[in-house]
Amino acid sequence: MATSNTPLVGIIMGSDSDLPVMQPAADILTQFGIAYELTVVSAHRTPKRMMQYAEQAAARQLKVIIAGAGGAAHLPGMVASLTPLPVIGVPVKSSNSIDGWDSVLSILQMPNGIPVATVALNAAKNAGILAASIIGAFDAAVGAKVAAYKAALEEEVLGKVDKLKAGGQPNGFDKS
Ligand code: RP5
Repeated sequence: MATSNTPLVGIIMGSDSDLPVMQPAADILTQFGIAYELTVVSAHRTPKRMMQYAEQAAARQLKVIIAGAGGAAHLPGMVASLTPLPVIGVPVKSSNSIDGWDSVLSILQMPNGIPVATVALNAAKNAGILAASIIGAFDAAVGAKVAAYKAALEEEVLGKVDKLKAGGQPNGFDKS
């Protein structure tokens, strides 16, 4: 039986060197009040751990997995092949990346049947928001928090529109 402290999102990464990039996923989940767990699972260096993690995730009540990796980034796709849970992939520009495209394409170009929801390079915050959106589709309280977050973004941008206008920038669109 899941409690409010039972992690709903599993954040995994290929190395602790990915943590500075992946931390924003944890931070935004905290902001939404969603319990998460965070650990290192390497597809290449700990393949048996990766298999165990992915195969046990659903039974442990996780609802979404966020997987970040750099370079030859096989972790998200391999985990997705081993679990029925949605997997969000975060391409990480790391020490063994050429320019980041290697990680992006490794995670993005999945074969038919095994999707990974891939966010932009280093975009762990968006991975956290997407995980919250998935959970929010079934949990009204979380869904309301995601909606409020997006409404706040809209307010912020409209404030910038007003500021530009007040600063004298020509704007025929926002007449009033
Ligand atoms: C990948 O190799 C990890 O996800 C990390 O981005 C990269 C480098 O790992 P370290 O050599 O820093 O442990 O598997």
